[in-house]
Parts: sequence; C-alpha cells; structure tokens
Amino acid sequence: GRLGDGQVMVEAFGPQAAELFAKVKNIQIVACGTSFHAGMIARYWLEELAGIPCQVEVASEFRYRKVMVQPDSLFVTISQSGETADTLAALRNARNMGYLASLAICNVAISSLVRESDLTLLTLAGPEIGVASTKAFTTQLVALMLLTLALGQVRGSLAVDKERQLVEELRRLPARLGEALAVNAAIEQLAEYFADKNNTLFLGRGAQYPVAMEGALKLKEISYIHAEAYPAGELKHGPLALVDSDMPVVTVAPSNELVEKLKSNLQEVRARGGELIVFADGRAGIENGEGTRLVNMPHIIDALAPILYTIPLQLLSYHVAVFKGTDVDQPRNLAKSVTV
Ligand code: F1P
Repeated sequence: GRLGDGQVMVEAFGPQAAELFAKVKNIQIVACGTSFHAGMIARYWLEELAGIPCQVEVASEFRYRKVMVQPDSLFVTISQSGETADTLAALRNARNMGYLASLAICNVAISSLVRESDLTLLTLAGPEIGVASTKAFTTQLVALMLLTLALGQVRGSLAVDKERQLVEELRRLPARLGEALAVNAAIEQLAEYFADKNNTLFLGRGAQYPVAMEGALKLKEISYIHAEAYPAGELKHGPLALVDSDMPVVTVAPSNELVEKLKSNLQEVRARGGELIVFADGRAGIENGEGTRLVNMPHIIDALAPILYTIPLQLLSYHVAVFKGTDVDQPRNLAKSVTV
C-alpha cells in the first residue's frame, strides 16, 4: 500500500528520512557476498535513475582501508542476517568517519545491524532456510529500488512520469516473477548438461553484470562448479582464452540498448566453439540453435530486469546441485552467518 504514496514511501525508511534524504549527495554501499551483488545492481539504479553518485565495496576490504569519504554521504549496509562480522565492523568504523547517517537493509529485525543503524528498511523475506541467500536477494533488490525512488523523489532528481512508471511496474513485479518461474521445467532439463562440467562463465552487461556475478556465486556455493562472471565486453581482454566446448557460457540478455553489443560478444564465444546458455526475452532477437540453448523470459522494463533475471540463475544452480546430489541447503565449508 505504500508504493507510490509519495511521502509515505520515504517515511518507510524512518521518521527522519525525508529531512535526511534531502541532504544526501552520495551513497556508500557496503556488504558481503550475495548482499554485495545487490549493492552492485543498486549502483546502476542510484546513478541512472536518482542521479546520485554511488560507491559499492565488500565489507571485508572497506573495513581495513583508509576511505576518502565524499561529502554528504549516506552509509548503506545490506545484509540478510544482520550479523555478518565484516559488515558490522564496517558500520562501526563508519560511525567516526563523517557520514550523514547509516541505513541498514536487512532481513532480520532483531539483529546487531538493525540495532546499530540510524535508519532501517526490513526486507521481511522470511527466514532463509538454506545457507545460500536467494529470496533475501530479490527482496534486497526491491528495497534498493524503493531507496532509489525515495531519494529521487525527495531530491527531485527523478522525473514524475518515470517514477510513476517504475511504481506501476513494481506493482506488476509479483506477476512477472510468477511468469519467470514458469521457465523452471526448461532449466531442470539443462541441469544434466552441467553435471560433468568443471567450469562455467557467466556474462552480462550493465546492471546484468552483477546479476551474472550472483549467478556464478550461486553455482559455486551449491553445486561446487567453478564459475566466474565477467562483463561481456571484458571477454576479449583475457577470458576468451578459456573458451572451448567444455566451457558453458551462461548469459543474461534482456532486450535493452546493450543487447546488440552483447550479441556480438556471444558470436565471439560461438566462433571459438563455446556453448551458450542464454536467458532472453523475445525482443532480444536471440535464436535457439546449434551451440545456443535459449531460455525464453517474459519482457520487463529494463530497470527491473535484474530482479527478474536473477530467478532463472538461482533455479539453474538449484537444479544442477540436485542433479549432482550436493546438499543445496547446507553446502560444505559455508556458514549461514559469517560472524567471525
Ligand atoms: C553474506 C553472505 C551471504 C551468503 C552466505 C554467507 O551474508 O555472504 O550472501 O549467502 O550466507 O554470507 P549476509 O550479510 O547477507 O547475512
């Protein structure tokens, strides 16, 4: 009910949010793992839609280095558990560094991160049963889009019609996510193909690059297949040397202004015998064919595509893990909250 309600949406971040957001000229996001990838996506939104400069860093680096704090910066942490030691340490350091305030985007209401932050937005995804973060990630993205809208609104940097369009599309998001889940059966069929593979590349451009990073992390975490993500334009600067018929190349390719460039990157892969698995909507103009396994996605406005395209990558890791017989909920060597 809060969406698109103007001031009410801003107040969802806390009573002092409107006054504070009006002063914000820069955003510093700090998080770990999957939550870091959510922050990487948010950078595209905050800069493109709300016109606010944004830096994103893993907490395990941020907490130990000398940071030059930009004036009037809001310090944003993202965490499923709210207990990740590096993220908490970064928040505690940030208190004496001159940030305007701290905002936690967190899934657990009773947590250290929420207790110690000035503002909080709870994702309320419910308990994450498995170690690997999945539904927390999608809800973090929605929360970060709301932050983008709230900041754009208060600062007057987001055009009213653009904001209205985004709010309408956010309202339709649950239905779109339902449509995306319909690709489950097609992805289950792909799982067998990965079972004897030792390496996988994930590619994306723009805000789909961090989506590819998250896809690679999920595959590593639960199916133990070595996976790396690259911005597709970086292929020619090294990773192309790895491509052969044993290297699946997974690509998230929603139709947008970058898709033609992405398609030429995919041709470079095909020319070297690489096998493509492509998630794309009908407008992207990518065809199923030799060496290209296409999974059709519903169309969505580009700003929300990262949320939608995360789903098939999570499903892919899940089905590969189930096919290989690894423990999807309790991967070896990993802990739900990394508290040390
Ligand atoms: C960060 C994180 C998760 C990952 C795993 C280990 O946790 O890296 O993204 O899935 O559970 O910790 P959090 O700060 O988001 O709780």
